[in-house]
Amino acid sequence: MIPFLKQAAHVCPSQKQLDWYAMEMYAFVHFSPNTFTDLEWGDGTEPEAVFNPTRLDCDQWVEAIKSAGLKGMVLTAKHHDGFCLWPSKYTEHSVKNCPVPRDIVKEASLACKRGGIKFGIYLSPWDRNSKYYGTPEYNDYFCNQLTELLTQYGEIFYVWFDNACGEGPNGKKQQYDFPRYFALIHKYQPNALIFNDFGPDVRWCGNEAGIARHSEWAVVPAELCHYAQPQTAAGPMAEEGSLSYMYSTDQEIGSISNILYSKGLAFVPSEINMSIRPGWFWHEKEEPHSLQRLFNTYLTSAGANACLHLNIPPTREGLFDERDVRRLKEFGDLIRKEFGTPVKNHLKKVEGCPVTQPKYTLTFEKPVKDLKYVVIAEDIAQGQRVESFRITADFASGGQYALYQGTCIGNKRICPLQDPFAGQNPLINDSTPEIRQLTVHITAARDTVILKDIAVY
Ligand code: FUL
Repeated sequence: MIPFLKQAAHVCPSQKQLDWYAMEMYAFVHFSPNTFTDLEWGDGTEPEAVFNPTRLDCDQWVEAIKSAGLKGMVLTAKHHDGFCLWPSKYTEHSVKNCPVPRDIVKEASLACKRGGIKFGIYLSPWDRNSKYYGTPEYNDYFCNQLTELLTQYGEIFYVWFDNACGEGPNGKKQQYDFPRYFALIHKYQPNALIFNDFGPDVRWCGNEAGIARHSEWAVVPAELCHYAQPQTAAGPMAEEGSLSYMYSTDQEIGSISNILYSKGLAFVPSEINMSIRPGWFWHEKEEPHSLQRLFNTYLTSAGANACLHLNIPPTREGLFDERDVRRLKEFGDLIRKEFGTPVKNHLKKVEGCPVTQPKYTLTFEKPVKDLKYVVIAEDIAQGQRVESFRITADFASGGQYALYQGTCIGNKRICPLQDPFAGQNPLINDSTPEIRQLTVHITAARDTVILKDIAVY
């Protein structure tokens, strides 16, 4: 059993997955006839004329995205209604037949380039407009469209596939040929990551509410991420069908109890996707979520071994709503404020601890009172290994106090010691004595622990 855990500890990310982790957050942009018809799912019968963004300005989107610290944008080039935001050769249901026939994919990709952020695409396989949908020809149609997007708009960092599969205009459902779609991406944009519920490069966290698992492992059973390449042999308990129940909405995916039964492990980190508003598309009556909700989501996404994919829907004018623009700026400002300057300390590894249970002390130059976060990072390039850890405080006046206990670390674990919105806190508050030193104790790991950083804010 133990050798298998060691194998699990050595399942490693690709370079593009490492680059993705470094982004931490990127934007989703949902824009289609739904914006004008006040729907979330158009049925594909909407006349092209309804799509009429009179003040479209993708530079305004990019500026707002950057103010939040998001490092890229993924545009819904085609949503379930089949309407294309670019003048595809293969359909009339696109911007080319709109009152203002502009190539929005092009404008968005160029705005990202000018603004120095990455550009990606969402292309919905479910197409409620195409007459081919539900027949083998549809996969050709889809590949033709995907090829247009992969070859005409510069570098694409991300291709986001939705698994939604409903009926098309002829009442039939479609068998999606994902391996064929993936092969096109590998051919034309080898550096692009592919998102799908089940991998290969990034997987879905299982909800659209911004809620991360308490243990968000990037090393997961190949049964779940069947589009990813397994990097290990089967676990010691694996039998045919052992994990057939497993689904992306399960609470436990990469924990030991699961991986022992898997037929092989793959590295597929999780994306937390949510919209800044209740809907994915813009609706006049909706308001952006509170700053508190967004910030907490940051802590439990980028701060919990995942990335945050935050949707901001343009209005009917083709601009981000001013309310969202303000919220994005507040969000970015708060992250910059909370994680701007680390508290100086002397970091030392305690001698003589087992390699899977190391201890680190962080001694402050002067005793401190107002600690807010401890941020721990594993060297994820060498695999995800830590199973559990605890943080304790040594008070200047003597005595010790348990501050935090956690499970996974991975790329980055933000351990909040206070709630920035709650004021007083049961762990650290006005009556907490001054802290002389923190101890970070890894209490279990799958193999030798390799941390990259421990920072205190
Ligand atoms: C879902 C879609 O059905 C929603 O409309 C939205 O695009 C979301 C990101 O993915 O599966």
